Amino acid sequence: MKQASLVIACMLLWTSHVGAQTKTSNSSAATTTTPKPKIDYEAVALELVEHANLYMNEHYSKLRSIFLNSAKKFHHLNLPSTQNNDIQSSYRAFSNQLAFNLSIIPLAEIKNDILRRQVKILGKLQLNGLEHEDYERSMNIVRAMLGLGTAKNVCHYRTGANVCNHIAYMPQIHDIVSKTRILDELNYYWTNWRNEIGVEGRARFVEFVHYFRKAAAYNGHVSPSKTWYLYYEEDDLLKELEGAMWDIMPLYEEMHAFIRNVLRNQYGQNIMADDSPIPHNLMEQVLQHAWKAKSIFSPPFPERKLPDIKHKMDQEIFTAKKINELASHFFESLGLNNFSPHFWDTYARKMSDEEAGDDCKAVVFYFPPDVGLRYCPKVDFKKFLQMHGHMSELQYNLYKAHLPIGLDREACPGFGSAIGESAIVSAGSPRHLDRIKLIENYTLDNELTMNRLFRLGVHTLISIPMYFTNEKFIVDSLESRIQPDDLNCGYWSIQAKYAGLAPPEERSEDHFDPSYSLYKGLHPLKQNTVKLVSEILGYQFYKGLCIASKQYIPGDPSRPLHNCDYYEQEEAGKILKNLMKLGSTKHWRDAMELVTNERKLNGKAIMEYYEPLYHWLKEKNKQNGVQVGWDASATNCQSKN
Ligand SMILES: *[C@@H]1O[C@H](CO)[C@@H](O)[C@H](O)[C@H]1NC(C)=O
Ligand SMILES: *[C@@H]1O[C@H](CO)[C@@H](O)[C@H](O)[C@H]1NC(C)=O
Ligand SMILES: CC(=O)N[C@H]1CO[C@H](CO)[C@@H](O)[C@@H]1O
Repeated sequence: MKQASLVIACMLLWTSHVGAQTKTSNSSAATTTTPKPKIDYEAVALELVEHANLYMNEHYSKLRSIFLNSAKKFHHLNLPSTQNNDIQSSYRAFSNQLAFNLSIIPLAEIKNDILRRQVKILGKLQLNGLEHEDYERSMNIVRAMLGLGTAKNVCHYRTGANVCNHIAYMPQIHDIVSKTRILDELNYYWTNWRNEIGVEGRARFVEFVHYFRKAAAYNGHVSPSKTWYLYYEEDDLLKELEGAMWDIMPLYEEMHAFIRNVLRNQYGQNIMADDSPIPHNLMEQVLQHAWKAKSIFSPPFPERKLPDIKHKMDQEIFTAKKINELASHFFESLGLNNFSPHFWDTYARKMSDEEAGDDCKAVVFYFPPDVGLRYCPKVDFKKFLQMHGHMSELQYNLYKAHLPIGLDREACPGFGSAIGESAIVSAGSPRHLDRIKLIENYTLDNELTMNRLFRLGVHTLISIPMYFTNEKFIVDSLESRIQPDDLNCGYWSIQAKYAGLAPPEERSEDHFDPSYSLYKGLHPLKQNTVKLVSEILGYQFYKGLCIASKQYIPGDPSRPLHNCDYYEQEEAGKILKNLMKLGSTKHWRDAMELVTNERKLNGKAIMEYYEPLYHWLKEKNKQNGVQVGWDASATNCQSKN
């Protein structure tokens, strides 16, 4: 409580100071008003930041020693969680205090560019800017929402009438609905999971909005979305993201129409009209099948098989170490940092099998001047690709490690993943796989190209609208553009308009139907925005690096964008190095411009990448006599008003 009133006092101070400034900036008035006692804000800021540097050095050395100690003791990294929790909560208290101390410093008073940017970045926070108790409550809400996915609350579809064997959405239901072809079972799980969690989900979401608005108020933001987009330094990023959605819409509509036809053939013509939105659960299944061998859809040329890379990896007795080598070599070939044997011996640790679990994810550590890596023991094509993303993050961490506190961050959240995405697309191109001999004598004819682009396209083109509709729902709720008594139908209006999706049965405000991905996207460390930005920006980076290294030559059929590999291209490496060295010293638009010559997120690179697929889908839909587009008013949700 004490802190809250202090914060408010300081906000007043801050506001009145701004007021004073605008007054005195009128040239004639400035000389006549009585001069205020002059505070040397620059000196105050400098001292705070220097003090903060000392704290961070200590913080990082604690993290480093935990990494090294536990790695020694357990041979793998098993963070002693209490010790780690202490460090994290001390760090939170520190960054909160620092933001509070810096927030009263008027930016205009700081002449040094670097210092001004530090004050700007470190002076505002999101949920972690709340006072302790509110912060704890808001994090409990976030945890409770994640718990909605793991609570065992739905009876198994296949148990007898009087028996209820409870299962959770993650992982059981998620797994079952990706496999079953029984429409009734798909509908059963979709409806029952939502009916179980809807009331709590809605309540938690409303509470989340409340706390987020409170955090925005601490920042002096009248529009809460300004705090949601805090690190983008952009008030209306949603508009830009929407623009990217419209860029890819012609392609998405063709894909949507194609999939609707496949689904009507699979589950019956009566499940939806030929011009209506697709039931949400069926589209979810399609997304899950993007890379599955036995998917609900066939690739464009079913008789032509893409090469079996896993088989090749098994033949060559691939190890996790070999994957690491290939991925680090990808970046070394561009002229970026070499990872020394010392790094691999000291700072890279393989997870044990039990620690790794089924869907193991590697983790990158940052404790400058060093970086660390825990990696998965599993060996497959997905891990191979993902490791390129992790290596990219390690490289980024190394290049920005020398920057002062607050500026040694990625240019904006998702920026680092976007660089990683671009490396993954390059490393997964047939040209690259051929060069590193993971596929042999593979001729990239049109049919195989189409099969590959189709699978990749299903994934990309369904994911982007999914993240975008989540994003729009969150931001519109924060901004009260969707009212609390219209949340569910508001959600379905967005789904219908942008994604052409509808609930599989009629819904109302008695329900609350967002999918689990929305709840996950509210976690401060895994914000939905990050996924969306990195998907879109990743393709923009890829195109930029391909053009710079002349591996993509627009108009030249021998150098299409979808088969560009910038491996060994020092031109691309130079750009990446310059980009990574910037950290967040510059606005992300300035940073992205280095690679893309553009200052805005857009979907043009995606359209270029999938151009052959777009033409194929258009042709195919015409041949099949399939309607394209949907009736966006068919939300299948009964609004109260
Ligand atoms: C914030 O300011 C207070 C009061 O001057 C000081 O005691 C504290 O150390 C400062 N903390 C940080 C992190 O700047
Ligand atoms: C690939 O082609 C080369 C030469 O054309 C041949 O020696 C080799 O056996 C082929 N490999 C496979 C796997 O077909
Ligand atoms: C009286 C006067 O000069 N007002 C000006 C003060 O400065 C603002 C912004 O610089 C102007 O818009 C006012 O006209």
